[in-house]
Amino acid sequence: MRILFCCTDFKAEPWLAALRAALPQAEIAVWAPGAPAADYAVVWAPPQQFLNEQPHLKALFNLGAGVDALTQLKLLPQMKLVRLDDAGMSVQMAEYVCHALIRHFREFDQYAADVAQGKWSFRRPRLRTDFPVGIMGLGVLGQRVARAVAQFEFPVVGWSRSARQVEGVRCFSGAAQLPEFLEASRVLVCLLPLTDETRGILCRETLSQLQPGGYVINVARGAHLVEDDLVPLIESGQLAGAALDVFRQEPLPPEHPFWRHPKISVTPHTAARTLRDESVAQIAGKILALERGEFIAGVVDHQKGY
Ligand code: NDP
Ligand code: OXD
Repeated sequence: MRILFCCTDFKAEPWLAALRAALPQAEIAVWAPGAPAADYAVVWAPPQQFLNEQPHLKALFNLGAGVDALTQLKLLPQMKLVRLDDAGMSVQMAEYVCHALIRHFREFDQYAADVAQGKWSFRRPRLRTDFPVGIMGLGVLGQRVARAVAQFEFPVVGWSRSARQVEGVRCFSGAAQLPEFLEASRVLVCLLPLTDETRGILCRETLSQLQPGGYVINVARGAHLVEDDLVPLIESGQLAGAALDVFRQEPLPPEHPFWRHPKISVTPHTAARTLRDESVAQIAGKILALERGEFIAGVVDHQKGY
């Protein structure tokens, strides 16, 4: 069995070593143009040339949960794309979102500013019932985040494409129920895949439908947010602020206003990192399952785009 590794942004050596340890029977190499045909590939944002040269792969394993870097390429309909299915990311995402939510709700930035000035001052406690959290995307990550947020006793609402039932979450689905979902949310967490339907979904029109003092946590993809709409909504007081992990251009350019806005907090696309051991174990397990002719989870639906 021959496996190619074609991942921009990843240091190849440790991944090759881990893959070789998990699949000692396989021949595993870094892709270079003109490489002989392989059975499987492990990829992250590969070039179109890679797909053109390897049209007969049995499966391509994406080293992330979001496959938008792949779906923007010209893909053959028979190409089986497999995304990471949690692989240690959901608990990290739950940590990130709870941290951003609680930092905002408990006004910890304001406390830190007071403390920096030597001020011992209290703020009036706020009611968590006044901060319903709306989670866009009730998939692997969204459901884990919903569970974690509910543990802190915030009301939780969720929105997905198809109707879902998630314990402790008031669920909405489809475009028709989006307004009702937004009106029920004050803190909005985006955990949607980036598709033609979801690009630009965080915009003036939708964000204006949040409850007053809305707060945006975008941990999905930068292109979900219409960036130019955000600052005016914050400046007008409609939104209280935002915590952003993902951006249209990454790294975020030094001159970008988000860096310095006092009500926007920025992190460098780090909410849920790809973990090597968990990811390799999952991919190796799925390759072996495919070789046995078994069903595997996490296969991307080309029609839906995720
Ligand atoms: P899943 O595919 O498991 O879940 C996606 C969810 O979004 C599903 O509930 C799906 O609905 C819903 N959805 C998709 N399209 C629509 C739509 N048009 N309208 C309403 N709901 C929709 O994905 P994951 O939870 O694993 O990951 C989510 C995203 O998180 C990734 O695509 C990636 O972009 C991002 N991510 C970011 C990371 C970071 O570090 N910042 C790390 C990892 C992932 P349904 O249930 O009906 O299918
Ligand atoms: C992912 C990511 O999609 O890291 O996994 O953003």
